[in-house]
Amino acid sequence: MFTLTCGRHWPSALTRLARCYSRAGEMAADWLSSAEREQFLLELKATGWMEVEDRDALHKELHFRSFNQAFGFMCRVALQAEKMNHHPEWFNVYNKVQITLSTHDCGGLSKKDIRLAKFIDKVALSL
Ligand code: H2B
Repeated sequence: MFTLTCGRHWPSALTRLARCYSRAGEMAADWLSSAEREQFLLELKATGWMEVEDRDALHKELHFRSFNQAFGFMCRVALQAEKMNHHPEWFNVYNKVQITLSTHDCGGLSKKDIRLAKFIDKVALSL
């Protein structure tokens, strides 16, 4: 009997590539090569981002001094998300914000997630 084992990031890179390239050109421009993926994940893990176990996504929990500061942070990220047309999955309790990033249109990480993660780090660092 033939059993197909999927790697940690299902859908496979090939499936993600097919999904990304199957959309308009701008999605193709957001595709992450293996080398870019490795480099960017290294950089983001250094600032506290983690790969999610059961899907191709990034996760980070941020702690702020107060709810006001946390909500102000979320407002700035929300405006950037709208500008990019790329939105986080997030959860806020008082001064904590949990963020998960993935590109739903291609079922995994793309350059948009990297760009938004780096923006999030920049804003958090400025507070
Ligand atoms: N956000 C994220 N994280 N992934 C997407 O694929 C996505 C998005 N697609 N925001 C956008 C909106 C799409 O649904 C709209 C129709 O452009």
